[in-house]
Amino acid sequence: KYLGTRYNSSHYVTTPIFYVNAAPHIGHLYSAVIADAHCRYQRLRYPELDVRLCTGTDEHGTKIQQAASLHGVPVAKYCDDISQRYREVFSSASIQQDDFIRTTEDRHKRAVANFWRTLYTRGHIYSAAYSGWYCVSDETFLTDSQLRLDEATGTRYSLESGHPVEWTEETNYMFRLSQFQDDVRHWVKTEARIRPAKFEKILLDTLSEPLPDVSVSRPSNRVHWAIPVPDDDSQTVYVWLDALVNYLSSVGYPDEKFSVHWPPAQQVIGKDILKFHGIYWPAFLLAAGLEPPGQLYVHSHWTVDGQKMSKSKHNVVDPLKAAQQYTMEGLRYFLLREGVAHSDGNYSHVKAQRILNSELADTLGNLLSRASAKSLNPGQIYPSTSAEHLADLLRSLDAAKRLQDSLLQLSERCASHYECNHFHLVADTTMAALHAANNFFESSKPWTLKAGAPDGNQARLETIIAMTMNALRLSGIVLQPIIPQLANRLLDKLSVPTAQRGWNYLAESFATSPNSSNSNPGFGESRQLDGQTSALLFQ
Ligand code: ME8
Repeated sequence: KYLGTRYNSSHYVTTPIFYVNAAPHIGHLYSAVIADAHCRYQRLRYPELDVRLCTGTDEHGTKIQQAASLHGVPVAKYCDDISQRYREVFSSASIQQDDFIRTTEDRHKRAVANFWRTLYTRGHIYSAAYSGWYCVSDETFLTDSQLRLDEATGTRYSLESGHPVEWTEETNYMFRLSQFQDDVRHWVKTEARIRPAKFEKILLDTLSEPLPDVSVSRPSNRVHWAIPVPDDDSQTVYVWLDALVNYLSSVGYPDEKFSVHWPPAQQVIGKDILKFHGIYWPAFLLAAGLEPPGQLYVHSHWTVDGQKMSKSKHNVVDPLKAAQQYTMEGLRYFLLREGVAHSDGNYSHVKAQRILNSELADTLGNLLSRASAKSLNPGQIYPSTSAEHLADLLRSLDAAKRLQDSLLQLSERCASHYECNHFHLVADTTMAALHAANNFFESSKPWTLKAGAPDGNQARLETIIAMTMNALRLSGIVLQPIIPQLANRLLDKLSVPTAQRGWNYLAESFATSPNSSNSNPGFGESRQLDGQTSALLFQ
C-alpha cells in the first residue's frame, strides 16, 4: 500500500517552490503542511530513513519583475523580502524543512546551466522560429483550445487563468517533448505514481493527444529577470524549466552527491501545476538520463466562503493573521482535518472555530483537564493500572471494552491512513478513540470513587485515570505529525519521555495496560504529571 517507492534509505520530499510575486496565503501553506506532516510521519514510523524535506521560492520571470516594479522596489530586494516572509510563515507553522532553496542562488543557477547543457548535448534541444499566443501571467504559449476570444474587443484570454494573451513571434529553443510521450505515459501509469488517482486520469487524457514540442527559452530582451541560456546571451531559460530544476539543485546536482537523495520519493504539488510536474518534468529528467520521481501527490485548492481566493476579492487568507485567531497549530489541524486532496476545500471562519472547539478544545483538551483535575487527581499523577480493576472494568463496562478496542486498532489504522497522506482520516480515527475515552470516563463515574466518597476505591479510581491517560498518550503520539507542538505539550504534561514517543510505542503492549508488561518499564510505575505544562492545551 506504500505510496512512494523506497529505493534506499533516503526519502526525499519536496513542496513546490513558491512565486514571490505575492505574499503567502493558506493555500501555499497547505502544500507545505501536507509535505511536513508526511515527513514527520515517516521519521516517526521509520527512524532508519533519511527523510529530507525541501521547500523554497521561485523568483525569476516577468511576473516577478512586474510585481517588484509595481511596488517600486528593486527586483532583488523584492525577492528577498517575500522569500523571507515564506520562511517566517513556515517557521511559525513548524514546517521542518532541511533546505529552503531560492532560484536566484548561485548553486541553483549552476545546476540549471548544467542541466541545460546536458539536454542540449544529448540532442533534445533545438532552435526554431516560434509564433503563438503568449500569456505573460502564465509565462507560457497557449494553443487555440486554451483560449477564449472576447468578440467585442477582439482580445483573447487564457481559459485557465483568465489573463490576456498576445501574438508573439520569436526564435526559441525547443525541447523535443514529442519524443517522450510514450516514456512519460509509461511513467504515469506505474502503480500509485500519481495520487489521488483522479489526477492520473487527467494526465492520461492529456497524454492521449500527441504532445507538441515545448519552447524552453525566451528572448533576453523580453524576459531578462531569468537565467541566461548557456553560450547564448540572447536567450534566457524558460522559468518553468528553471523552477523544476530546483529539486535537483537542493540535493547538490550536478555534483555526484545528489544521487544519494535522487529521485524524490514524493513531490507534493497543487492541481494547477500538474501538467508541469506530470508531463514536462519526467520528460526533462528522462531526457537528461535521470530518474523521475517516485510519486506526485496532488492536492486540490482552498476556496474562501465558496469563492476563489484573489487579491481583487480581498478574501486572501494570511496564515499569520489566521494563526492569531486559532494559533498556528489550530490552523495546521484545520487544514489537514478539513482538506482532502481530491477535491477543493472551503475555508470558513465559522467552520474552523467549530472544529477546533469541538475536537481540540473539548474532545482532547477537556479530557486531559478532567483526568488531571486536582479534585480527582490530587497527587497530580499518571497512575499505574491495577490488573484486577482493569479486568473488572473490561468485563463490566461496555465503554471500557470499546475504548480498549479502539486503542488496540489505533496504530494500524492510523498508519494505513498516514501512508496515503489521508490526514483527515487519521484525525477522524483519533477523535473516535478520544470519544470512546470520554464515554468511558463518564460512564465509569470516577468521582464516586474518590477518597471519602461512599464507594471510595483509590486503586479503581487510578485505573480509570490511567486508562484515560493512556488514550490521551496514544492520541498524542499519533497526532505528532499533524499538530507537533500541541502533541508535544500533551505528552510533556503526561511526562512521557521523548524516547517513548515513537510509533513503536503504540504497539499493543504499550496501548492499554502498560504496567502488565515487563517490556514496558517506562509506563509501569505511576509518575508525576509535569506541573509546568498547563492541562489547557488549546483555547
Ligand atoms: O505555482 N489552495 O507557485 P505558486 C491550495 N512557482 N493550494 C494553492 C492555492 C489554493 N487556493 N493557491 C496556490 C507556483 N496553491 C510555481 C511552482 S514548482 C517547480 C513551481 C498552491 O506560488 C499551488 O497549487 O503559484 C502550488 O502547489 C503552490 O501553492 C505554489 O503556488
